[in-house]
Amino acid sequence: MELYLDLYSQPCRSVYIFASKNNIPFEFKKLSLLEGEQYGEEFGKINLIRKVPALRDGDFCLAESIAILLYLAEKFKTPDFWYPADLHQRACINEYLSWQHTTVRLHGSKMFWLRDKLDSALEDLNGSLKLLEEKFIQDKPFIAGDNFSLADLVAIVEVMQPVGSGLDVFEGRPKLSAWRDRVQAAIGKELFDDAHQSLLGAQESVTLMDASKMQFFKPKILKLFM
Ligand SMILES: N[C@@H](CCC(=O)N[C@@H](CS)C(=O)NCC(=O)O)C(=O)O
Repeated sequence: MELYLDLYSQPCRSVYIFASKNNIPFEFKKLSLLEGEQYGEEFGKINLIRKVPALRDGDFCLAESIAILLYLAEKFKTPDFWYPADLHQRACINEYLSWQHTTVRLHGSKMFWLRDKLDSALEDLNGSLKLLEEKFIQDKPFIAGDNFSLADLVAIVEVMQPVGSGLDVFEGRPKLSAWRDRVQAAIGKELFDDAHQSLLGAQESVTLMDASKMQFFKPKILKLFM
């Protein structure tokens, strides 16, 4: 099985951590978004949407991180806590997985790319983080209750995205920080750091990146957020 990933991307990091943590055998196919490799002919055969993450399992190709996570969970029968059979716990996880696309994920990316439009990006991000704390985490250890799940995995990689732009989103947020510590411990520090290594060194690489590389990526990103 092949996973096409660029670890700058939040949805790629959740798929990478999930597959690694569950010892799912896969070939890491590095695809550099900043080099425009998503537009290559070969990748078009894997994912016509031309986004990562993408999966190829024999003749079967799949896009969309949440679909990939659920496919892997079902195919490899990962431990129940990731995506519990319990109706209500599963519903809470589905609720977060449905909500995150247009909130924590989008607002975290905005902070990462639009440092020049900080005020409005920061306002959106603060609103999403407040909801993450008040609606999803509440006073529970994890989003679905007592146990770590797919919802926490998807949430932590999203919350980390603005950290890649130098913003300490945990400062002044003790509830979010305590949740982060529990989630990091559940993933394991080594794997967590491995998945976030390129993101946390990203500011430097993005600043140093020459204009020809950014031509592939930044205009699309900016259009998305305007
Ligand atoms: N909803 C998709 C989003 C995937 C996505 O937007 N991937 C971005 C990286 S974070 C990408 O590949 N962008 C390439 C492009 O837009 O050219 C998922 O959850 O997998």
